[in-house]
Amino acid sequence: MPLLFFDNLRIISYSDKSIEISNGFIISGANVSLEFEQAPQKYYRHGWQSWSLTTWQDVNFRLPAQKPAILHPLQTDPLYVTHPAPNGSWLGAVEFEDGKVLLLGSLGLEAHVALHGQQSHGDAAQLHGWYEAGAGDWFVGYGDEPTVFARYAELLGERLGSAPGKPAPRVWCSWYSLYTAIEQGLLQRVFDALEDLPFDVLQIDDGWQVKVGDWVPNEKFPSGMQALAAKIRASGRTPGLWLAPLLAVPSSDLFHQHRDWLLRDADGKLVPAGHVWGEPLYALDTTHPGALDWLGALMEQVRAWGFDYLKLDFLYAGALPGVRHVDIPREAAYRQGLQAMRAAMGADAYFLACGAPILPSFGLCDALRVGPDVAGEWESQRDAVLLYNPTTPGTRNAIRTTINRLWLKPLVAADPDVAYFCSQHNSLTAEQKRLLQDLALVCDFKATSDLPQWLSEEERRDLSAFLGARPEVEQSGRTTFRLNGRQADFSPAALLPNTPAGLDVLKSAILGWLGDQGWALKVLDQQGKRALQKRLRNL
Ligand code: 9PG
Repeated sequence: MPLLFFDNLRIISYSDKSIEISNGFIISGANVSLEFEQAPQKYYRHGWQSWSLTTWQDVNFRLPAQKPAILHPLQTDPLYVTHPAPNGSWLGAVEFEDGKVLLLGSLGLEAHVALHGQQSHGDAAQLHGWYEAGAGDWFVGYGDEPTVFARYAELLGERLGSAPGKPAPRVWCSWYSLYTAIEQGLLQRVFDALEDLPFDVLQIDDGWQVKVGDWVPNEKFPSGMQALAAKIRASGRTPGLWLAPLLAVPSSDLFHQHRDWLLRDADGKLVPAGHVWGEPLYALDTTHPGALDWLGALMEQVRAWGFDYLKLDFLYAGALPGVRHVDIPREAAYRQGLQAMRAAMGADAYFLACGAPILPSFGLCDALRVGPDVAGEWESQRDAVLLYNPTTPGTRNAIRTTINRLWLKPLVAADPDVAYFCSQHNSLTAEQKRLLQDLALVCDFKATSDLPQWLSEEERRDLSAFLGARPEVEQSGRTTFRLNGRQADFSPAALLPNTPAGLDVLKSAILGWLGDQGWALKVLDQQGKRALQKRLRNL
């Protein structure tokens, strides 16, 4: 059994090949284990897709399965959501008492890492990595966290590709103010009121389409999407559009007309892809030639309408476990779908991947959302605390995962989601808003959904200054930065809430049960829509 040595750390590797490279080793195998005698203090858990929890945690902390279960396919890798040990997708790392970090990270797809060994029982700890299908290579690195993660990122770029480094545009996005209540006239009024604010892209989010799956404009866009894109273009900006091309809801024509394109399990049942908009979600099988052609034609269509910035969302659906038309591993299948869409949209389109599995998206998109959705509140008591769901929309959840994913920046533009400036319809404190703005500056990816109609004069000035700013960014600690010398400390977002205790255990169980009921989700969806209409009445 070959041994690897890093300073005073002895590693037993069960694979049969190891190559020493600068700052680490490459080993290969379907199953690898790194055993170490020093006791690790913290574990780095890396989430599967954009929204999935990514954080440093105490090695002894056992993350409860987040609720509700109906959302697992849409928020986590559903295969591992109940895995008992600390675990994560493709990579895992531990930190020792002296601050040194040991990382085990796959250089291929469909891989997972877990931390084994009961620290409290004095067992030697082990980082265990495995490939779901076949064998592959792994990077093993030890040393300072930034050096180790940078080396891993470099190797991933060599194997999977990286983004061409187009400068990230400054985006106005319709989602976090108007949600699905967008319509042609309202959007036009908002766009006009932006006046000279320096946005590069005006991006129309969810709400323009007839159905998720039927990508034609609905009755709220009577002039069609081409006309709206032309108006945006005439104002000197780039038109952007949201789509969830790998999903179909049961009320869509796509779902009924192409049942053979839908992802199924070994029993022939449709694979659940989550539940949104009061309906269950299903996924396209991206190995089906018919589906691939359709995806290509869809991308050509939206480019022909005039949209050059595409936010493709809920992309995880293409990589869910299932039985496919062509029997290839799930992330390879996803990558094939993404390749077809990229080829059809052209290299000149700006492609933001959202809700996307991380490693399989490298080299194919320009930008990647690296955290869950923000919201006008810091942390939802119901979702983040009682349901213990770190993926749910909320500013604290978004900052936590994003701040732990900044090592991805050399590979792809890291989208931290929008920042807020206005105090209307928003319960974030000035400091919390500032933190989100600073995160955008650290990521160098700036977006907002704030309605110019809701901004005070001062807030509008702040937004304008933010869009023009490119401060010198220096990292001073894991979650602390200096922006032009000014301190930005993201640590208030980094901790996880305490797990429910006492009476909250009961509340959590009841809420979790309710959250799994389709009817309850439908009621919530309708309530949300009514509240939104009320909010937008005077616009
Ligand atoms: C549009 C939105 C926005 C947003 C995306 C994505 O139910 N859910 O758990 C859930 C998670 C994320 C989500 C929507 C629902 O947001 O991240 O920017 O485009 O879709 O629907």
